[in-house]
Amino acid sequence: MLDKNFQTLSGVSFKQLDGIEAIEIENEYAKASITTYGACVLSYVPQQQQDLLWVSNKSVYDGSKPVRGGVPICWPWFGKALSSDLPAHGFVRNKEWQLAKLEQLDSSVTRLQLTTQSDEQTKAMWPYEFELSLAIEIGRKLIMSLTTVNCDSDAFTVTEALHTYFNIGLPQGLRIEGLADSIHSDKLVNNALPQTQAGDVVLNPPMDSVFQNANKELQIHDEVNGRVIRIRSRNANSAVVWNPGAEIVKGFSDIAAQGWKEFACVESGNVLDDFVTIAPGSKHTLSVEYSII
Ligand code: TA6
Repeated sequence: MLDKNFQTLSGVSFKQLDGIEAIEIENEYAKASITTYGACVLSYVPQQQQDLLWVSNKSVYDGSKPVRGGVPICWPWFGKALSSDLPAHGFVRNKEWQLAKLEQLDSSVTRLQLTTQSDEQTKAMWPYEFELSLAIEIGRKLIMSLTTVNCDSDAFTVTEALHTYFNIGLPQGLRIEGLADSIHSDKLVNNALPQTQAGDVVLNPPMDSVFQNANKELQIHDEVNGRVIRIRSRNANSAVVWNPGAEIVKGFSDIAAQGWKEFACVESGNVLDDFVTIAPGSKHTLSVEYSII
């Protein structure tokens, strides 16, 4: 249960969504909704703008699986697990996090910190002691910082990503600027050799592509919604672009048949060879700043 002591902050309320809870934020810059289940930002609506994020209208809110959409946290691995009995994209998006801090910064930006840590269940899947925290700033921008602390006596290696679902007017032909010269691996082509990305990425679903050596600013040209979404990241060397298209979407019970036409995933993190090794007692922070320009 959320600690209701936080309720005293103006513009903050708590909402029960079927089996999970959400923190609703409203300040002079934006409105947002964050569920403690998976520490997933479900919505971020800057003033006079449409929601930056997309959530499927067939999402499940009973805590049995991650909400489909928003910004799921992929950690301590990205993609399929080595063992088929482990969840894809790690296990922290499938568990309840704790709300550790909720404060109004002097610029009336609302800042939250959610935390989770190793326990018997996580160690059965991944044998290391860790603390993970997600700092979220709701203001003119949406700023998210995922900090890993190695509390173990051994070093460990993670892959990670903010798996962000953007609310997009027309994904077909969507232009994504900033990935030129990165190393592109097409996950839809078996044994595809990595290629150097020439120029902007144009999304034509289905697409499931990893871009490595991708740490520049990205701009998503959401022309139908008349906006450009800017992504600035720190300590993220990979980007992933995903949209299932009309055929692959049929395999997702929590996305409507036409739902693929409403979003594009542009994910920031460290995946495949861009893994991060963290020494005992050390920490690593992946930060991403989202804004509409
Ligand atoms: O980031 C792209 C991807 O890895 C796709 O391959 C697809 O599986 C997508 O993530 C959604 O994964 P999920 O486990 O959330 O259904």
